[in-house]
Amino acid sequence: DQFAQKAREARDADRRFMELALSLGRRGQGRTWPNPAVGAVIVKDGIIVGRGWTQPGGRPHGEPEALRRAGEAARGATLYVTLEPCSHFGKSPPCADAVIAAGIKRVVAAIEDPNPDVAGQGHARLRAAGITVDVGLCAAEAAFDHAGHFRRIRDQRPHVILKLAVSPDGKIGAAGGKPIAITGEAARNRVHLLRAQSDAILVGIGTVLADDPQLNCRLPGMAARSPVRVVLDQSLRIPASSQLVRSARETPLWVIASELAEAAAATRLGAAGAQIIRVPQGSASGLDLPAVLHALAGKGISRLMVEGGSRVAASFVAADLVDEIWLFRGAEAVGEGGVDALDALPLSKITQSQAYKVHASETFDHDTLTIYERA
Ligand code: AOF
Ligand code: ZN
Repeated sequence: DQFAQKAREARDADRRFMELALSLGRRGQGRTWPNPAVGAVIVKDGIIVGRGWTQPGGRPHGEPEALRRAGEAARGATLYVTLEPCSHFGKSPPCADAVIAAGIKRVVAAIEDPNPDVAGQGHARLRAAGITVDVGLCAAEAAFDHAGHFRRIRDQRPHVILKLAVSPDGKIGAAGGKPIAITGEAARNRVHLLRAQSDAILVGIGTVLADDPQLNCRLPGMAARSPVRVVLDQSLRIPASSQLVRSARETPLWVIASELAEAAAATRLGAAGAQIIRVPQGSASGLDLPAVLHALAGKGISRLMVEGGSRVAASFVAADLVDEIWLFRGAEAVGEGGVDALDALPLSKITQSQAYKVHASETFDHDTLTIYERA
């Protein structure tokens, strides 16, 4: 009947506006750390009167941005927001208070903020002011987008995204560790976009010595979106002549070393613009990974992309520290002697695991991408 039809239309409209808020929020991904990338849309009488998202560095928050654009039109309007508006006096005043002051009548929030300073108090504050608050629309999508914030708040470590590009025969490099192109240009551009959407990107010293990578975002016009580059380098072997060290003044370079690494090497790298982070030695085979992640989270990193090599990838998988996997598959086999994607671990450790489920799939020319998330 007519009543049910109206209710359905209203629900569909809510979903459309929340999906828009989610996509606005994603614009900030990779550059709002230590804060989450929140999107906000203000709608009055079915018309969008304001849009906003968390700004680089994490402030201003998303809601004041949308409110500023809406101006007087916010009075009596509905706010769609991808995370509970904050209620605490942090580095910015509470968004909940700004929402109340602007005269917003209804707030639709995707998910509650797990930050103990907020944790439901934002919604409570809005309700106490007489605002209708609906929580939970597109909650799964919001949880996926805010995975870094949730992980960092709850477990004091970043959300870890492992990116792998493997040939049909499961290799990531040719014999002798020689780097080869596994995927084509379109897939590579997608990787650069993922770099831009990550707070930091991590590789092992082996990869630095073998490939001398830049680990930046090389999409046109997006150089400023390069993530912090992180190298696991327990005894500080990274060469001063490497591209990473030479660009350390333009794009941050954090070198993670053991507490035992030589002070002189640390001083030298520091003078070149790199930051040295010391963590305890783990097992014989390397640095203590949980300590590494804890240190990165402590510096504000919430979305960490791990790009290799195979030993680093394998150690993250073995320690169950991988939350999301971007598995690119190229079209051409590498053949005998190639480097296995996960070192001694079979790729089925991911693809056949009950611990992961497929989140999405995409195709790029001859290459495919499967994104896995924790089941
Ligand atoms: C929002 N909207 O866009 C974001 C929020 O240090 P502050 O004052 O900037 O507060 C940071 C906290 O605020 C952060 O940990 C998270 O709980 C929340 N982030 N909240 O209402 C936003 N980015
Ligand atoms: Zn806020």
